[in-house]
Amino acid sequence: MEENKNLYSAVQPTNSLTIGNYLGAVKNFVALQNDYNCFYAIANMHAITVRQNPAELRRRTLELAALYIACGIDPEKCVLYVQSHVPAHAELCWVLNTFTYVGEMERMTQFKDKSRKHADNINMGLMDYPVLMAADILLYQTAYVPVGKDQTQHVEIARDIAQRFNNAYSPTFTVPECVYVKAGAKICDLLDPSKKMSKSAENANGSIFLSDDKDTVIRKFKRAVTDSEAVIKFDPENKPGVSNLLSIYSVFTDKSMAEAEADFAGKGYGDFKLAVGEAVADKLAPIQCEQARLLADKAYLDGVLKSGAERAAFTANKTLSKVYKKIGFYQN
Ligand code: AQP
Repeated sequence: MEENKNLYSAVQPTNSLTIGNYLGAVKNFVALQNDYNCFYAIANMHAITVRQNPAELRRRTLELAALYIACGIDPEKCVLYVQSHVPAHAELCWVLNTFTYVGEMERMTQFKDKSRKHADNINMGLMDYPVLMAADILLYQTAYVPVGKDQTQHVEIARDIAQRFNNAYSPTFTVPECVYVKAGAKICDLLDPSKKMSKSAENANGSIFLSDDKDTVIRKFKRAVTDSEAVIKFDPENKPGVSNLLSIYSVFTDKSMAEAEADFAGKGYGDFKLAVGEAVADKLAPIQCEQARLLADKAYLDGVLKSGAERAAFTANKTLSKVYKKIGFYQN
């Protein structure tokens, strides 16, 4: 049998992306596009589980499309589309809800975190987020899901739901697996390295956004939390701040951790933080430039998203129709 090479991942257009989203996800999407059948979505349906400003959500959707392409995703090779343009996501989510237990959803770490952060709006969508994500993945008979470590629990539940459905009827869904980058699968907040770097962090100084200019990047790295030892070595347990900066530096410069450490042997934290900031800012500048160029050509971006949605819907509808048949929905 032919090897299944379908791959799915998505990013929410919730804010400007951080270097965490870039290193944990998007950079890897680019690397994988030559070897897999890639479906990359802009997850606007996930985004509304937290209240969004409508005009901003629309703008950020197009910005994310441009950013994907500016980072190196080729829309000819990959299926690049907006989640809400393919109704099968919502339709399969409804069916999968009936194969998911409330207790499982209540235990999800992201649900608990986001419920704390948005205590005034603990809506059903927030709780149902992992089921929609399972629908996203399973619609494309996905074998591989490249994500950051924070999404592991959600992919696990997608696997459970797929297996539950397959056991209840007959093999219908491919059971997906996570793929992580070797370095950068969890980039931490610069001000609190015990937390992951996040686009919607309360303090924006802990996150480096892909849209940050060079001065902002350098200023944020200068303020990054380190420790009092003045030794630059990779030791995530005892030196989380320094290790996070070393990870960022090594991935942005394509150097091994040993090479990254060697670059700073005998140097102080001031020089170290400046070098990390410069390495990051130098890589971001051409991406920002290309994103701006693409955003000036709305007709091109609209064309990419329209064709992407058609190609995505073709595959998604095949799976949905199989599911409807198995569960007994009358089709004429
Ligand atoms: N800090 C991180 N390190 C490595 N990977 C990360 N990802 C997120 N943060 C890090 C990965 O980025 C992809 C897209 O994430 P998302 O848009 O679905 O949202 P998220 O995981 O909820 O990320 P954020 O930045 O924290 O967004 P908000 O604040 O809006 O909720 C995923 O593959 C994720 O693993």
